[in-house]
Amino acid sequence: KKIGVLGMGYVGIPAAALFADASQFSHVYGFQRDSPSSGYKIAMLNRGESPLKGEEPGLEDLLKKVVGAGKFACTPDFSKIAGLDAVTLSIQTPFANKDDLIPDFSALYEGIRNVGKYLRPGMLVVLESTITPGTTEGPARQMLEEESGLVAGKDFALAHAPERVMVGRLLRNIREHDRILGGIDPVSTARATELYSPVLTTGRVIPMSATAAEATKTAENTFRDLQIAAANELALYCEAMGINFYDVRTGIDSLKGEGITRAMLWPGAGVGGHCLTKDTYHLERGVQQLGKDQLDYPAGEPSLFVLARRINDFMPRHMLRLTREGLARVGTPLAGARIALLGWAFLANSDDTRNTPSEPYRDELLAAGAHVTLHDPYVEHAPGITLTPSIDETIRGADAVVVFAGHRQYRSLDPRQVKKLSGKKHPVVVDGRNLIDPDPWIAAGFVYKGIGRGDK
Ligand code: SAJ
Repeated sequence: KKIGVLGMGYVGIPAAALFADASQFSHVYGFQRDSPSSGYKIAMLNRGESPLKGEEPGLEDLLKKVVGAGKFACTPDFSKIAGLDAVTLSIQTPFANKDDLIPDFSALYEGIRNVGKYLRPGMLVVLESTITPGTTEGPARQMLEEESGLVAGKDFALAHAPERVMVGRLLRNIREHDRILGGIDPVSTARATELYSPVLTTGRVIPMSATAAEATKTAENTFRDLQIAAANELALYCEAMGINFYDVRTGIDSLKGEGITRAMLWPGAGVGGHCLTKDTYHLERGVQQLGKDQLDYPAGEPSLFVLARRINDFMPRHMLRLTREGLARVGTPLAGARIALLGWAFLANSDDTRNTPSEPYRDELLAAGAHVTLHDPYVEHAPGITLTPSIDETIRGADAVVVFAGHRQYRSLDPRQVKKLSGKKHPVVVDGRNLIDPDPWIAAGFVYKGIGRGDK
């Protein structure tokens, strides 16, 4: 069997390499548009080199192996789709911009039309991209049928196989994660199972309908976002009530002893990344498009999930309030204050900055007339600000030091050293990730503020 993978990104490349390494498949094409921005990937991949940034254990060895064995090749020639048994599409579906919550499906739809143009009877088409529930059965099916003149389910199989891979462990996740496979009909689900089983080691296949598969993927992240929002809201309550959120969380967790589980997550300076910040809106659009007026819901109430998004997006504003309050305690207005911002990545110990909550916080500081210095051990560039390579230089002369990313390096900051660098009698420290123990900092003369720390 011969396979094609459209979209040579952090999902498509490891998937293509694993398909190529399986004995069940004789050849795999990686399809990549020869566009100015991404055409360079074609030559790299055909040399067995990975164009992905960051370490991916085992990926380059695997690419060199399958390229060397002549089992994998990357090409911009979409007509080669015509001779294949199956094609998968892992093309990104970003949101055009943060405000209008309409995803940009243009790249994915272009890929689907390219497949439709060269679709032949008997082929299987699998969508791996994160898509709004209803997309596979709806627009994708229609475009494939329009372009090919074939009938989905009758002439070709069609399924959705959402990916749940984490950068840094792509190959392992594809092999080991259970794989949801949602066909437009049982035959399509069976065909998708045939395609993915050879690359799964401990991962099991979880069959369901295409729309259920789309809903599962978006709901998984929506639910996680909701859990984080619950922790954020409770933390805000604890601050207002003058109590320590982390004591309450420990108390809730202690229920586990009674065989009760409470999966309380962690409050923080905000939620970033490209999954949790958008999958809720995919799910909401799915309900709107498919649910039409079927949805029974408390009249006039906003969706709990969208409210969760709003609470998580509020946290950088709360960090600004904590900063302002801390500075007010020492009579320093925010305007003109020097703020050392620690962390630009959206995730602890990561270089990923997509939708980082540090950005809205930084923007509000500048709008308030504060002076910002930025440090992040994993990030080289940030829009509109130059990172200061040395943490000491970042902190030097600061009125407030604000921890935004949970990078492990920040756990070992020495309050006396930081105070000396700040040169202030009572500098402010704001902990957005519950990273530091307040007492040594307060003992060193800091004004301490922390998410959920109503007791300090
Ligand atoms: N965050 C909190 N509190 C928490 C957990 C996370 O504030 O308790 C914040 C993080 O600081 C970050 C954001 O939420 O800003 C997202 O964190 P994340 O751990 O969810 O990391 P992501 O965005 O990379 O999520 C991915 C997702 N994986 C895929 O979509 C394939 C998600 O489904 C996984 O649950 C998550 O990784 C994971 O568990 O690592």
